[in-house]
Amino acid sequence: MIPETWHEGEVAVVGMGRSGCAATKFLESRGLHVYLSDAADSANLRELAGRLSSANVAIDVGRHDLERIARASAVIASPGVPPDAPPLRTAREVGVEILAELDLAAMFLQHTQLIVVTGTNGKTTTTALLAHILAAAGGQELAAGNIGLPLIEVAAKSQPPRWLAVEASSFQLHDAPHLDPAIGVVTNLSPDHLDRYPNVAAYYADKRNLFRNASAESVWVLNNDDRQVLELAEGVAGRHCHWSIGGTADAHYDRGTQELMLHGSRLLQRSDLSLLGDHNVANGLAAALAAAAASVEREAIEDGLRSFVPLPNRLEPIREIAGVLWINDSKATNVSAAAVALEAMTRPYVLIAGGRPKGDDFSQLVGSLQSCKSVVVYGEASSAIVAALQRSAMVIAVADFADAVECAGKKARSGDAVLLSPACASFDQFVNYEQRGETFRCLVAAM
Ligand code: UMA
Repeated sequence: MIPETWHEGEVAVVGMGRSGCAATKFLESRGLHVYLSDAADSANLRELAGRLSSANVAIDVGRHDLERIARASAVIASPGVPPDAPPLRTAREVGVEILAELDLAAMFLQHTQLIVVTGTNGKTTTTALLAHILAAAGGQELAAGNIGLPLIEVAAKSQPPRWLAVEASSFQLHDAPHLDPAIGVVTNLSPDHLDRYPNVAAYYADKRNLFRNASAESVWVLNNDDRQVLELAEGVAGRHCHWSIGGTADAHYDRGTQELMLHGSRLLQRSDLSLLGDHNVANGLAAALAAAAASVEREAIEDGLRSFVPLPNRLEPIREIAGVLWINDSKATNVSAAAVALEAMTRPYVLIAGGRPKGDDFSQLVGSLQSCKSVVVYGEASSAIVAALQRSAMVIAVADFADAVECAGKKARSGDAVLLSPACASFDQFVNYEQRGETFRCLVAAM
């Protein structure tokens, strides 16, 4: 399975996050020599390096030895390392093959049918729903990829599952020539990650890599309400299935009867889903349609949808205090995700937004602010959000996150919600969006 040439020298793994460490362990266990490196330097990384280094694993923390990477037999890239970062640019210039960690895993998961979910928003929930449905059908509840568990950790298992739900980000699809999903799902497309991509077309081009190995046997599960998705999949080989919350399709939402329909008959009542918002009805339909394509029985699909509980940080109701419902949507790291959350609000609400801007246009939120009482902004994006929204809503700027939570609490009245849906990355004040959500949960718990 391992290409012969990889045994001749060493394989360079770039980035010491979850993906890089898991890929290193996997390659070492297959008898390969590995050079693992990370540009950053911290006590954590040094401690990690101490644990991972061995006779077959050499590690550099705080630098990438570019000459060594140029001599490698292959390079395994972590998703967070941009393609133009020096180690990947160097490898490309000298013609060393670069594979995403996801792709390395795909090479070894020959007996697992992958259901790969991509798109701008909703992919984590859809992937988790699918994993839950597959478990309801008798499988193990397992989801991998961008959702958190590196796919290579599944490839390392002695008995990988027969079917697996995988969330793939555009970063992971960039260098993934071996990825060949049995079923691929595209939730929706809108501009994102413009801090990494030169333009939207480049971002969509990475998403299109999902279809790279499309064949007549492939099944593509597509959002019929999203023109960009349909354009992306146009002309791609395989069976195309569609879902819609606005019209009829292979899976659709009947607004009149408030039922989720699958292949023309009722699957379940919308109120049976514990997820908030129309976008989650769409996620449910996407997961149901993909599961049906994987021959999961209707009963298991229905059970799975019914018993699924919302994931942390995604429109996660935390607690009601004095009639105010606090909702954690820290995962909304871009404007389109935040807009979806605003549209899902069924009560008047105070919005907390801010953090590090990703190049999005905040004025796109204006149309979704109807029931918003005020917007509390914080962090590096404050002035940009104030400028974009101040003519449409009362906007209050505060210094940091804790101030924003306190201020929102003062503005909300019984019957309202406070919604954290930042529309920005978290990195100005947090390690990641999970830490931002956890901080929010703790601040609310302490009220
Ligand atoms: N690094 C270098 N050189 C560089 C740039 C970065 O060495 O030039 C190093 C950093 O110092 C850091 C390491 O690379 O130590 C980080 O690698 P990583 O960001 O790929 O982190 P992982 O822990 O491997 O996490 C990745 C995904 N991260 C990103 O895509 C940014 C995780 O998605 C994913 O869960 C995990 O693999 C397992 O598959 C997170 C994410 O934020 C949730 N994804 C983005 C999103 O959802 O918007 C795409």
